[in-house]
Amino acid sequence: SGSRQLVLLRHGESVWNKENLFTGWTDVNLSDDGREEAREAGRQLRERGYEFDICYTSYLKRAIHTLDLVLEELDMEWLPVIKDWHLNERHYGALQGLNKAETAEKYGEEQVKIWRRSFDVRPPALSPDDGQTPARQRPYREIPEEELPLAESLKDTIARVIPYFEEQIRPQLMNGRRVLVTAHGNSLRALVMYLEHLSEEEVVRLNLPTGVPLVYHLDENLAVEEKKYLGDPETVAAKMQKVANQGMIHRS
Ligand code: DG2
Repeated sequence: SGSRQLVLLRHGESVWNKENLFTGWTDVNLSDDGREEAREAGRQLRERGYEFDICYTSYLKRAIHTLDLVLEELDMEWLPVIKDWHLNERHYGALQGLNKAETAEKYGEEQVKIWRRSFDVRPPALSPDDGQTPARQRPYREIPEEELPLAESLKDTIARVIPYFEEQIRPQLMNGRRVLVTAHGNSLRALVMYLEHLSEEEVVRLNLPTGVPLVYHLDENLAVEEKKYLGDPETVAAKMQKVANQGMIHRS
């Protein structure tokens, strides 16, 4: 058959996910729970007999470590891995490092939802002379400064993720290679929106769970034939709801 296999995986819980901080391009580690989620994702794939030919991940260690743990569980550490900054998380600008619930207390839940989930509203930008700017970080030292973001909307994220997918990943799928992509909540929302032709309204409601493989079977034109999350449906739904609730004010 023409069926082509693409698996998308958001990294396991990071230490900043655990503390409920806006992360973006901040390069934080997985939490202990996040490492276990990544191993569990690997076991889910192994038990169901999944195999891959090539893997893609971002320049951020939470995604890279997740992929390493998955490959260890699969006993496929030998697989080629391509790292590229185009798969990085959406740049969260000046929100990076702020607590999501405290930001909702200060600016309102509605504003935080707009910053987190609207299609084309950018969060407040980093100042170009902020020490956090990508241009000042070693991984991006060879990228022309004008290509590097100071804040991104989902639309901006799509404008770098989708050309990368079309130029690099699509040809692999067309050649019949089975592809695994480990990346981030919003860089993967960009890919899901594209693959499933979601509207700007539909993508607002899309919250990707940490550490749950999302399996696509695509036809020869890369239209979606089948889509499924691996794992217990109630656990997956609870994880999605948890992500949605991260922008709510904590009421005790
Ligand atoms: C989260 C997503 O990114 O945040 O940047 O804070 O997937 O790398 O942990 P990830 C961040 P939300 O858009 O869900 O708030």
